[in-house]
Amino acid sequence: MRIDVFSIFPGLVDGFASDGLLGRARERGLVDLRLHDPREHATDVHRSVDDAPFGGGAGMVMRPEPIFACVEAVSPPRPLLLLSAAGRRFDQATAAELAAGEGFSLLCGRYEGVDQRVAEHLCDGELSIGDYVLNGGEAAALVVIEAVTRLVPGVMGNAESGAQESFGHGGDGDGDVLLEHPQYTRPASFRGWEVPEVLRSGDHARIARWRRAMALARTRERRPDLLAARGGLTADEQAEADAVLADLHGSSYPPTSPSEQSRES
Ligand code: JCQ
Repeated sequence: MRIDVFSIFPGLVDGFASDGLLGRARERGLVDLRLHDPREHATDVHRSVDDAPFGGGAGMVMRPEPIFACVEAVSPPRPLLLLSAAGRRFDQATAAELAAGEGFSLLCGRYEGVDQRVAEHLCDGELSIGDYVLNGGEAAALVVIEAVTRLVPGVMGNAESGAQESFGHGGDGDGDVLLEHPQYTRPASFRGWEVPEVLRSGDHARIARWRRAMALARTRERRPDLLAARGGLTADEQAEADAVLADLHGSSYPPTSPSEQSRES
């Protein structure tokens, strides 16, 4: 898969993407990540990539000429997506769509943003990774690159582990979306906190039921919005989740009134 990134801080992206599984995938040729710096296409003596906004106001805006020249010099894989808080929300389904293609490109803005003509006449869309403000698109681009490339066959060490995790379950992000069950490793007892007995029982059917019930219970507690999107829990799933929580918290769980939900109860 080829991914082209346009950024005035290419080293920021290249550094992160040179380590770990992504770095290994690049070395093995599974991911062809190419960095391009619009500053190299700035033609004035100061190599400027930004200018004051028309209409006045604080901050600077990225000029269109170096960005158009930089993109047109390489004809990068499409879609070319601008990282922006004003973009469509990036999620696991979008990651799977991008991973299913031959490649894509990302444009990282800086300062107060990029000239609107870049978004309208050069890019194919805009992506947001969430409702917060960043100083530039690079950190957002890295989130997108990592989420997409780990879905590319062969990138993960173990082909299984990508699909199993929260939001994975097949990888398209619109399947059975649940949070993961908790994980434990040795020691079985740490500072008096014990690993749940079921996980040490060796009873694989019982372990699988516990994990499924924990995933359901956790999702119901922490991300009810995910369950609403799949039409809630079935009666059987409710019962499984209640049983595992009763086991964890005592038979009075789940609490029946809000006052019982406090830490002190
Ligand atoms: C992405 N959530 C927040 C920062 C300018 C397009 O111009 C700019 C882009 C950024 C980076 O994007 C975000 C973002 N998802 O801030 C400044």
